[in-house]
Amino acid sequence: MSSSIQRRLDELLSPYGFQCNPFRIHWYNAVVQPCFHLQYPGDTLAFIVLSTPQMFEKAFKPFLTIRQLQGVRDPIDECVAHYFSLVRKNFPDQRIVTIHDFELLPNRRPKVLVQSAAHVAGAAYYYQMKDVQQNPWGAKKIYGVCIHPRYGGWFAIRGVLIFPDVQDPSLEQTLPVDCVSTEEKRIELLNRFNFHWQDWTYRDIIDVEERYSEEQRQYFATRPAERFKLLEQKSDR
Ligand code: B12
Repeated sequence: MSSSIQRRLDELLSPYGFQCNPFRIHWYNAVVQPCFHLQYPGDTLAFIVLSTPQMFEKAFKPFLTIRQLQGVRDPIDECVAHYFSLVRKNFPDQRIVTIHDFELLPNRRPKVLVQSAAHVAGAAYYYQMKDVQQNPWGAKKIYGVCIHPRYGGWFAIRGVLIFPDVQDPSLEQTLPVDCVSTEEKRIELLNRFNFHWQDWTYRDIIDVEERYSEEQRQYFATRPAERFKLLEQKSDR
């Protein structure tokens, strides 16, 4: 069951530059604290959805031509929501719960920790402080970062798709590729992500197959409030 859903999801979303990897809810709940648990039976099928460098050209730019931006939400978030609704339309006989990376619970906690989900689904290794043996940071709070074996840090984790009516105890777990395997590199990665994230060098911690295009870089380098203006200027041309 899950392999046929995976196939249909791939056919639908990969042409738009999205990548989907399946996981069982139990794998996620086993690593996060109870306050972050997803309240579904352990064998429930879910997918983590990543945007690859191509999403900007293959999904976002075409989306801008068909949709008048509302101006209320981030245009990229609106675009991802559009493609999630396309998934729902293409699975009319399935109940699908979608959770975006930006969604919060009433207590302001994120509804889903997409990095942990990406790791347990085998999509991208989540490097955290505990992956480094000698701790050079003391009591400082150090944020973790996922690294994709093909795109390094040139991707984003957009959300999860949960199929509450599909239980798949036979789905086997794939471990993520440990592409930043030495202690020195892991320290360098966490330093770059925490203290120099604006220069984007954390994204190139490994050799990558593909990066964001010039236009995409310019878009993300622009302050969110200015991005609408940038898009308007582009559509004037
Ligand atoms: C809140 C938030 C922030 C906050 C706080 C960051 C934080 N990590 O807490 C701030 C504003 C600082 C921030 C900044 C940035 N962020 Co931010 N942020 C988030 C957000 C929305 C939630 C993160 C969160 O609250 N985590 C809560 C803590 C408690 O989770 P945790 O530390 O992972 O702890 C869990 C794990 O340790 C797990 N666990 C325990 N043991 C084990 C063992 C294993 C094996 C595993 C897998 C898990 C696991 O259990 C813990 C929970 O109980 C996520 C999207 C999302 N929904 O997940 C993006 C996200 C983490 N951010 C992201 C990015 C890129 C950034 C920025 C670079 C800015 C940007 N958007 O370009 C900066 C970089 C950080 C910096 N130097 O400031 C990306 C990271 C992508 C990646 N490759 O990993 C995410 C995933 C967004 C996305 N859509 O892709 N962010």
